[in-house]
Amino acid sequence: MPLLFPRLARPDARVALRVGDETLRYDELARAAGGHAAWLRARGVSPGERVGVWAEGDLPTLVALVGNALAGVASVPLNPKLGERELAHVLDDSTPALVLATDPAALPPRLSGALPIMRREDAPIVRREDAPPPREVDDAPLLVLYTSGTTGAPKGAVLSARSVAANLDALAEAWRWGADDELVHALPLFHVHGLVLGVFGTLRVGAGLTHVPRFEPPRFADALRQATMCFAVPTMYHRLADAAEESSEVREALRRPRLLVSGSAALPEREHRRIEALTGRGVHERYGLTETLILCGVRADEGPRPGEVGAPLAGVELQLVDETGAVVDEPDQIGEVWARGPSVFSGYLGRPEATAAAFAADGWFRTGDLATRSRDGRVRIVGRKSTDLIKSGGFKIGAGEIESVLLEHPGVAEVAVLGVPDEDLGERIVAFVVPRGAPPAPEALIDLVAKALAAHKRPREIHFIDALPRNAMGKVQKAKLRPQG
Ligand code: MCA
Ligand code: AMP
Repeated sequence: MPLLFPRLARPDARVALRVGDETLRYDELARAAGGHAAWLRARGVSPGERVGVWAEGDLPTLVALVGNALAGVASVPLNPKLGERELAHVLDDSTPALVLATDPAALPPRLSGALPIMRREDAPIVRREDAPPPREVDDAPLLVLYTSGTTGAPKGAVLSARSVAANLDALAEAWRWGADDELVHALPLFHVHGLVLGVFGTLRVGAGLTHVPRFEPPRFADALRQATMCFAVPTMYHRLADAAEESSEVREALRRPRLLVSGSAALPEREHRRIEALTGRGVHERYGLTETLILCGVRADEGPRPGEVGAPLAGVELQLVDETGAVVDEPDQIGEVWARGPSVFSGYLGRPEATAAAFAADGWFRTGDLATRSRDGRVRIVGRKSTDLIKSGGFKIGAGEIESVLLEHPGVAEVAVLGVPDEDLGERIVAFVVPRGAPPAPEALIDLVAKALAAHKRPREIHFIDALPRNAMGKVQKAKLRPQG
């Protein structure tokens, strides 16, 4: 069986990972990740078990994620900005055998038993120096990634090594991603974009990655000077374009990579044109979901195509389906994207019903996204079926999660949460609140959500209204809610 990360099995001195001014070559990473895997075994963690990783953007955390993969345990990456309730939910739901963090002392009380990942200052980032176990492209879970839906708490999408490898190989082919490439990204390490594509993608093709732990345009631009590829979400491209308008250095840096890739949300055509005008470089879009990995992408050799996410990747089957369940075959007619292929996940952890509900007959995964397709197969994402799913800054957020938290505040009688268009975030989370008695302070409601769920799920605005608009059946009509002024 082929290996998941072939270059780690015959490692050399090529730099694999760079964070700040620390680097790890492939031979160093192989020993460190091998040592991590041996340490896990010595602690009695067996292949197939789950291990939580407090996903800070540092080199030791990257070693732990790679070491887990080699050891055959499934990583459950934890967003370090999770609020109490969501963290408790993820831990209760995924029941990790242990949780690892670079600095366990800094963790919330719930994680008081977390174990330290070996740090750079303690040793050359290794617990022991062992040959890395040969992790194969098998069907065992590689990752459990938590993702929001229209209702309820986030669910853990289980992704196997085979799904991940199939997707990375298709992307490598579409983008001509190879060992000579140097990727830069500043994406969080607890989602598909930053971890699967950014980290595992780099290691699978034997290339280099510079991870910028915190996105700030000037610092990001510094890293871009050595890059051949850049991955970012639209909010980051928007902020880079703003910075490039002010600074010729940022403008120059954005010209360096041969490929600027955007995904996780739609990159508005306005931003495409702005970046092209500033740098002479266009942006290649790709589209996917946590559950399916990347489905479509504009290929490196076909040039950017603003407004399009390209054709399905190799191995991906895609169809558009209308409300009656009929397949749409007229070009430019809108339908929901249904997908099938080797990259599609094996299900939500411990939730057979939710898993079954996500698929239609014959194994088609229903994405909830609305799209059109041209005669030559190029896909355009035009919207989403549900107003209860919000994409803000590239993060997926369920309106229902936020509504349930806000309803617990004694000053909230009723609430409706939605995403409204936002130049920077794509969508901005807005809560319409019918107060009970005197309206509470908006900041108190915003903090409540940030502390219970996650900072990126907090409403950016609270609007107090007298009543929610409802139809004759009593259902809230979110489309009628728009912020005033
Ligand atoms: C502010 N903060 C608060 C509060 N207000 N914290 C607690 N309580 C509050 N009331 C803090 C935050 O914790 C954070 O802290 C800081 O303020 C800024 O937070 P925020 O405003 O949310 O960040 P931002 O500047 O708007 O972030 C923009 C961003 C970010 C960097 C673009 O949205 C981002 O990283 N997006 C990437 C999402 C992504 O990777 N999605 C991939 C999903 P501090 O200052 O400490 O940071 S995978 C996927 O979608 C599919 C498969 C695909 O296609 O890729
Ligand atoms: P997530 O659940 O975070 O994996 O987000 C998946 C969702 O992100 C998809 O269902 C789409 O709505 C959205 N998405 C990802 N990439 C794109 C893109 N290039 N254009 C439009 N929407 C996108």
